[in-house]
Amino acid sequence: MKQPNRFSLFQPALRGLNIALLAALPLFAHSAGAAETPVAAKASAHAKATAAATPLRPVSEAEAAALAQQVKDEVRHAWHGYKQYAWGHDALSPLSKKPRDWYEHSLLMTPVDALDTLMIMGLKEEADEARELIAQQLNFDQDMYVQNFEITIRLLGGLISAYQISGDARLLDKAEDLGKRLLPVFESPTGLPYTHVNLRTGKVRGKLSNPAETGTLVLEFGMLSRLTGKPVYFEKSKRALVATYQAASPLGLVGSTIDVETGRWTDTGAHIGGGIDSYYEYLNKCWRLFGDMECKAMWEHSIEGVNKALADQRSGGLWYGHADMNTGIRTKTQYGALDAFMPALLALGGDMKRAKALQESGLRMWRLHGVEPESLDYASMTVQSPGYALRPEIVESAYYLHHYTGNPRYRAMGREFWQSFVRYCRTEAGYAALKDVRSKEQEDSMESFVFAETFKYFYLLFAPKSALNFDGVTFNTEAHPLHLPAAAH
Ligand code: DMJ
Repeated sequence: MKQPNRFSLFQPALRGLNIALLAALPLFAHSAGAAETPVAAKASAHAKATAAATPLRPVSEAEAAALAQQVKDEVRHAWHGYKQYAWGHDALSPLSKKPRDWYEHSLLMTPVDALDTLMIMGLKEEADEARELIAQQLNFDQDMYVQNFEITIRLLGGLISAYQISGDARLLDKAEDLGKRLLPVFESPTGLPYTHVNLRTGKVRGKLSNPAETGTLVLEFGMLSRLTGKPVYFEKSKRALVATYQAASPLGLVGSTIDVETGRWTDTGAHIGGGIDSYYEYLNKCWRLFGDMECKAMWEHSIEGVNKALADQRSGGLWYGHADMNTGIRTKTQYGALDAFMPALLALGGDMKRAKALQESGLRMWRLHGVEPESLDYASMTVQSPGYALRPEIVESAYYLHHYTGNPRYRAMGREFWQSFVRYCRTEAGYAALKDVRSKEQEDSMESFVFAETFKYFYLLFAPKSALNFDGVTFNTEAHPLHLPAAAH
């Protein structure tokens, strides 16, 4: 897909507005997790049915601007919590107010994931301090095994995106150092990557992987090739994506677990949720970002199979469930917070009809308990996995749909998501995941993707389009916007 010649990536579009709407806006009353009496259960079922049908009040431009400002204020709040209690560490535990590191040494997950968001929002002071911390302290020369997928989407993607926005060459140097250290993962007999690599020794481990981990690397590694002039990164990551596709069934469906040494599936369960999701996303986006026609062909074949075997018209709406990758036979009627990226991907692929229908199902899922659960049985409309990890996907989809349709309905959805996000997840030091969306009990976790994705998509949904040139960028799966350098046009 062609990129524009003149690229205006972002403008700190909203300054000076500070309207506190949170307390004033109405929210639904939600049932708690405790056992209900039959009368209460009936009343609660009625309340849920009413809530599900409640119309969305339009968001005016002035209200959208105020909401965008609120998002910025809340980013500042969470960033300051990280700064006060977890500075230099991977993440803040928002209830205990303690730092948390993924491995023996911090890799600055939160600052790297947050940096482009801070810049896009025009939070200059915070962005500058994050950038200096990264430049001074981020050191990949560590004798420890890391998970290639997470490190690629969060750190490699975050560093490259922040480099493209700031022009700070130190960030590109870090990205290249990291890219080199990750490369050994691709040295399997099939070209499918091992899951873990030791950053210092280059030793690898983890031969049982999944399509998300084997097929969600080409945007980040490919951009590294474009920026450094070294093709090896693109070649290896593209080969891994193609090898994943070649292992798919004739329907174009992939399973849940694959052995990277043999290329054989050890679990043939197909779906669009966690462990598979971003493989389909990168088939499309590899075409969008690099204009790669092989990726286009793989995407078109795969999405056809996904729509044929996984899409499920049930419970009065469109859902995407689970099926066996070879037979296409339905195995589960399960949809959840991670699957909710699919309306965005469908919209990107031009299928607005399914995108809109699926986002309506996402809204129903959210309204069941006022915050979406990790997973839901959409046949019985009951919660299967009750947590909420502060995930961004449903907001991402609202943003894409608003971009493509201009329909204020999607901002109104976003306002509803935002209000409950703040109401239930805000803490003194930041934002906390929920253990159970029915009781709203909080959990001591604030993943770095809250800064990279959740806040960013909320902001972009409410901010004017000029805040970021949607058509000039491709978001990696962690919401880091990437674009081809001008010389590549
Ligand atoms: C993020 O790390 C990425 O979006 C990934 O593709 C899926 N999970 C989280 C957010 O929920």
